[in-house]
Amino acid sequence: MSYLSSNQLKQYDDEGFVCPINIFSKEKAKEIRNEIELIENKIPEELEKSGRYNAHLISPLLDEVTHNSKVLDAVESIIGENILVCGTTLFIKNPNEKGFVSYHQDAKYIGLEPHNWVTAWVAITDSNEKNGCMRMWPGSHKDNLKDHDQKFNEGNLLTRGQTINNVPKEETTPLILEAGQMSLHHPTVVHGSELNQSNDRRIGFVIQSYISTNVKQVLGKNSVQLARGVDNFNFHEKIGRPDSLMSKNDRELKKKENDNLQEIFYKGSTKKGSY
Ligand SMILES: O=C(O)CCC(=O)C(=O)O
Repeated sequence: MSYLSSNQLKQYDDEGFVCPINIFSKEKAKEIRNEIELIENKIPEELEKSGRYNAHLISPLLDEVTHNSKVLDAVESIIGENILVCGTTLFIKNPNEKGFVSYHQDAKYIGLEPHNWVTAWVAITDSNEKNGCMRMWPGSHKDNLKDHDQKFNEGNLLTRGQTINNVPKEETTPLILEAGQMSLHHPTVVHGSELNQSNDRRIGFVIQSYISTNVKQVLGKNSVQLARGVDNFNFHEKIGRPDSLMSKNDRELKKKENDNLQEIFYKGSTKKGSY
């Protein structure tokens, strides 16, 4: 039986996203936030700029979230039982900083084909309109991929500042989550987020993405972890999971993976953004 209810699956099919889904307690979310902040305090550059990718490779608590059975049960309802993790991103917006995310479709530059994959956005802090939660354009996943301008603008948390113009913002839905809840979104749904205007950080840990074993990386090379089921396709190299916080080997692996990711994200671009 599907873990997501028929109403939740209908919301995903009709609108391109589903939320909120309860995953863990607020206390657990605080423990995870503490681990993220411990990494930031010990090695400030570790999670900055392109370092924000694949933090699950150096943090046992983020690894635990990535392989959490409730998260995987929900993901299985959408992409089936053979599930790979092909990367994660920390989307952190500090108060009084200029961070925002322009409206975009994930499938545009990520190179994962076919679109049998889903992105899980896990709230490590509450995420709401005041602190710049994600906003989705419902139903936009049913259209083809749209043209994106590459704006490389200051504060944009996307690599190239990829932007779809003329999104009807008044029609977008805010994904309001409490710490410990998650949303799932479709590869082609148009979404973005505004500034954090609160007094605290907004932290989203994003598994970007869970892919079915039949999905290829057509723009470069991605290593993966088998999260559930079997991989009869073997399109991707497999990597292991951390058993301690920030080990030297794991930090090196994360750096290698992130260098590969930069190749994918900037494929065909003559210019580089900050991420
Ligand atoms: O965290 C945000 O504000 C945006 C995240 C995003 O674009 C994504 O998860 O695909």
